[in-house]
Amino acid sequence: MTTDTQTTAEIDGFHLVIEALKLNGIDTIYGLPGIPITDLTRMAQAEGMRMISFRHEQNAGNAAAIAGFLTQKPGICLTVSAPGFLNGLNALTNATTNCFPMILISGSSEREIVDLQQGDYEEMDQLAIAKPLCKAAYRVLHAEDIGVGVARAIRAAVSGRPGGVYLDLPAKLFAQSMDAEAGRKSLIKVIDPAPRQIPAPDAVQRALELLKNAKRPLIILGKGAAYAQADADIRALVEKTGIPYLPMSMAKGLLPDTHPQSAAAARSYVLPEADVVMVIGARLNWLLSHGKGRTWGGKSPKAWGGQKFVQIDISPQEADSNVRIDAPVVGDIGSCVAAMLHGINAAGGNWPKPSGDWLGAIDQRKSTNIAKMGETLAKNPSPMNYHSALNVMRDVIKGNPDVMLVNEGANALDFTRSIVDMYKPRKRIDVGTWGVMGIGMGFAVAAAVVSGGPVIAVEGDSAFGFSGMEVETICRYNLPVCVVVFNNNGVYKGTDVNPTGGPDVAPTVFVKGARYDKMMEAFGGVGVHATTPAELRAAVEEAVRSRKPTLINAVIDETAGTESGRITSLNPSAKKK
Ligand code: OXT
Ligand code: ADP
Ligand code: MG
Repeated sequence: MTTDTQTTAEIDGFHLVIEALKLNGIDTIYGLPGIPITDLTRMAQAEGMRMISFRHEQNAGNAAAIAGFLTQKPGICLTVSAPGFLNGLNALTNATTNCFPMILISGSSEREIVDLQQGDYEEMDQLAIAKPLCKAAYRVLHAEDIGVGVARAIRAAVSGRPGGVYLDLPAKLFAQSMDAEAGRKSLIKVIDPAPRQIPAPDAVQRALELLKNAKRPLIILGKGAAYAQADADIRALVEKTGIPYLPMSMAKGLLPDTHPQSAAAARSYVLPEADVVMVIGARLNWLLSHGKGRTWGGKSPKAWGGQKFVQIDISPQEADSNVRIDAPVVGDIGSCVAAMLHGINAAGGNWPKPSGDWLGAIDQRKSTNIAKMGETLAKNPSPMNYHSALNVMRDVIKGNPDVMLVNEGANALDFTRSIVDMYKPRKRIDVGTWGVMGIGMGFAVAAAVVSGGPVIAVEGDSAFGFSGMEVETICRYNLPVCVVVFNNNGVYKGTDVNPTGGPDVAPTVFVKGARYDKMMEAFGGVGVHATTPAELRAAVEEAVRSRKPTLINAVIDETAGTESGRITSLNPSAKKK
């Protein structure tokens, strides 16, 4: 559709922003309208962009962030000034922490008034606030700079280590007009926004030597490896070397979790026992116990376990962040893995496979753990527990490997991660580096928008509450999202009591027997109350088949969870003991 401003010789700031995004292949905006960006949302839609309007900016921001992860193009979140900006900022910061490319575009108030602090409508120095919390932040004051501003934001978001970028667009900018031809000429189509970064040959050689001489090698695949979309080469590297691998949560499915070389079911055995560990697109942060301490066989909580590390990462500063990296390979994962493969292929049949002792010991641990899990999954207690409910989800994903799985909670997260096998890359998206609650519905919306296929969100009842109002968004856009709320009446458990005997319930406890399914029904979606695995199975299968917005209130034994799921030990009182 063409609007007035485009048929005259003038073009305004609104249309320059839209055209700059479209020129760079960006076709979707996740946001929430209001002063000064309401018209921008209308015009974007009129110009053929998909405008997904949310109920809270944090959820729009999370949607943009995960769209960035899934597509390698920056996801766009659009917010109003001050409060809307701050709501979106949470997601922008989380995106930066997780290395997801995203641009938060926010309208802002009048610069002259903001800078003199004269009390403008929604006054805030947004650029200054955003700057320390994201990868880069820019402000555009003149229409003729919109092209440069958008181009810089795109490059900053996707090049090198991806991250969140803030783009500040003051209200006055949108109404500025300029000559249409000059305006369009000022726009920039970014050439090669995420240039390949080829690793140095000697760095690759050093890494290959270390691996070749390893007795008990291990590969760890992180979400950077999933992001890189170098799936075939990563699989070839793993299979040609024969090295067992551990997938981090969002790298599950990069190779199918049922792959014989997966050591996921022997995690606590392989980490301390490995002698050379090649980390591909993962940081040695808290999720990997900082690469040291007892998890890695260290003699004390901070002691080095003796492993040598190869680290493949695009960020040259990542190496040595926690332990010594003996062979850093700096570059984009696609190029690094291709270079490693080249070296391995050059060795022909001489590339040594890991010893039978090492592989045999891992297989033994795996079989024991898998058998143990099989026994637990086979039980059918009443009420359902995490295992009996997740046994259903495991089968559904196995039967529908293209379904996107969103996951958040504590027990609802940790049990899902270890029980539900993933079969394809980038199908599992979750709480990420911060373990943040609230990504659920934003991620689910974007997963449905980006993939065009069904999405299942396994949500703790607390986790769901952070973004639950977006079930209206899911219904409004008729998205094929099935939310399964694991309802155990609270955070971790529903059984805590107020020690004073007073009328307030314990801080971790919710309304007992709540019916989250009614929320979905309120907006025209399908609500199901499931109290048995059979009811749950029927409802999830029907949701995937029908593609109707669905919320299943899955009743879980309120005594079944543990404090903080698998990370109980991070609570200060556990540390004190
Ligand atoms: O080797 P061992 O024997 O150890 O066994 C391991 C594997 O070998 C084995 N395994 C298998 N066995 C058999 N077969 C297969 N296939 C298999 N695969 C694995 O299983 C075990 C476990 O394997 P895993 O998971 O790989 O290993 P492990 O040791 O757990 O790994 C360590 C970690 C650290 C990598 C892993 O635990 C991990 O990724 N953890 C992430 C944890 C996380 O991020 N948690 C979320 C945060 S918790 C907390 O902060 C919450 N809050 C506070 C809050 C937050 N977060 N955000 C905001 C904005 N505000 C507040 C809140 C409010 S959680 C929460 C809500 C909770 O309540 P809900 O109602 O939502 O949820 P419920 O708990 O359900 O009630
Ligand atoms: P996980 O949580 O799965 O362990 P992290 O988020 O900690 O993963 O680590 C991801 C790592 O991947 C980051 O250090 C980031 O720099 C790196 N990374 C992201 N994209 C690429 C890429 N295309 N090439 C190389 N490294 C990348
Ligand atoms: Mg719960």
